[in-house]
Amino acid sequence: ACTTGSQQSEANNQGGGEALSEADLAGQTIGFIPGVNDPFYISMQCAIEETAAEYGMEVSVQIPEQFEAAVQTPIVNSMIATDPAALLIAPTDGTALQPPLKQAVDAGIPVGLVDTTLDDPSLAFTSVATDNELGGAAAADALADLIGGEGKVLVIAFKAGASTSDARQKGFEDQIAAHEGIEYLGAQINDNDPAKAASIVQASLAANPDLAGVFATNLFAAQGAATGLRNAGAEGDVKIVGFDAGATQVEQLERDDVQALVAQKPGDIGRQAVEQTVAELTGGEVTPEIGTETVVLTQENLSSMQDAIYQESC
Ligand code: T6T
Repeated sequence: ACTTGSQQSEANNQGGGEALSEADLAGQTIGFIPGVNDPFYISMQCAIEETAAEYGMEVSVQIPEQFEAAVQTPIVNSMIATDPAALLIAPTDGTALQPPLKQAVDAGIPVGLVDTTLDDPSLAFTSVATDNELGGAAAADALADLIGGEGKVLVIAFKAGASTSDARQKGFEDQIAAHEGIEYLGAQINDNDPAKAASIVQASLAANPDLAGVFATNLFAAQGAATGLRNAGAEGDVKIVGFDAGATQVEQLERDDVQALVAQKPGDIGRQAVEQTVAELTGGEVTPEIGTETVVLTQENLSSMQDAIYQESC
């Protein structure tokens, strides 16, 4: 059993440090770099802090002001300089964040990916995320249902190059193709800006007055899409399926500005990422890839699904 333990620790401990005992974890710091400041990542952060505290560990959080690789990269560099025991990060771009995270690993800091992933995630000891393609497919079926299987639909992709945006779009596109009565108008990018999502929806509606539905791939895309429809006086006529379940989105669902929300489980992602970090640091068995669930919120099930709504603070 002893030999297995040390073999595991060598194999898993990619940062190259000595495996710690569980007691040694107390006082160690996990760095956490989310994509941006939003209720999804706040909920994840709360779970990370809570789980880390169970091991006596600290969490050092640095939050990019925008969901942008150019903003996140210097944060990674400054986090490396503080030499945390491990780093958990949601890379905002699968390509651009590869080199800075390789530097973290080269500096002996094990890296775990949460939510988004990298083009080559093999540098990370674990990747914990929603199955975003499946979530996109669920959104396609929900939207098809809402529009009675007929009409024009649009995708608002929140950020090209962010793995979650790309995967939700792909899952939606693959699945919507199976609905013969639906005409897919393609995807437009809102750069994580709700105002841009609103203007995309208003312009699409002007060009296609018979627009039937919108799939908005994250919290800010969905919030903005709903605002855009309301500005155009088309709320409720054009159906919206959004991803995520922040308080504003849930209010929009209650008002019928949005008809369905694909809610992720950011708390599960955060908790499991810390459990994997503990395994990594103590030479335990690490799971390289963990998928977490989504649930679809509608006006009908909302009252029984209050736990699925994201936190605005811990
Ligand atoms: O949808 C989440 C997250 O999964 C995505 O990667 C970025 O946007 C959110 O944080 C919502 O704003």
